[in-house]
Amino acid sequence: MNIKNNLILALDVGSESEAIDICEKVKESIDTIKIGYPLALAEGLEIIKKLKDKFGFKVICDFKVADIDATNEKICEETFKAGADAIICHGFVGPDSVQACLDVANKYEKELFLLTEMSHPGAKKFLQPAADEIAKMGIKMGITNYVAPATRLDRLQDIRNIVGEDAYIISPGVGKQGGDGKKTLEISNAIIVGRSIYEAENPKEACENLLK
Ligand code: BMP
Repeated sequence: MNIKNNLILALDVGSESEAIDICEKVKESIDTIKIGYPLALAEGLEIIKKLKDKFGFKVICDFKVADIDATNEKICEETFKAGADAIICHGFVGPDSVQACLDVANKYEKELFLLTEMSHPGAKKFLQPAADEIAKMGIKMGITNYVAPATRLDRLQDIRNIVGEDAYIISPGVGKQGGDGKKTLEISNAIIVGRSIYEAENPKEACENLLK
């Protein structure tokens, strides 16, 4: 995926009007947004096409798909039919569940991101011990896109070492969660930033500061 300025906006706002307002303010710096449950549940999947049509953005749907294979397939179908360019799925559910997502992404010629270790402190308890194996599974399955944390650069580097230099890693956790954008981008291909942009008094300036 080619992401302008290696910066993805996590658009976790609660309404279409807020989403449009933020997008208007940051559209010079950003061409890729991540939409998750907050906005999709508030406005429905139609919000994907609305924002794509209005701003020409690429949309990564962060639905952290984590069900049995048959249900994952249906979730991915609906998401790509709604216009998503990529979807994020969890890896801890195992290869059959992930393969179902990959098959649908391939069918639509869209992208799948495999979530390895999450960025929040609680991820240390269950996900961290499994994250290296999740990344190894991804490589074995031919997955090229990964999500790994900006909040623990040592772990981000471990995951980079497993998936290799050719893999594409996007990293949440910059700003509000404590991660440093520049240091993260020494390892990752792109950073995902939400609150530090959409809660900023001046979101445009917040983007520019992240890019300095
Ligand atoms: P913020 O910059 O406001 O902390 O937002 C980070 C975004 O990335 C949120 O949408 C969150 O759900 C997501 N995210 C995360 O923070 N850590 C992960 O490990 C995986 C995520 O998708």
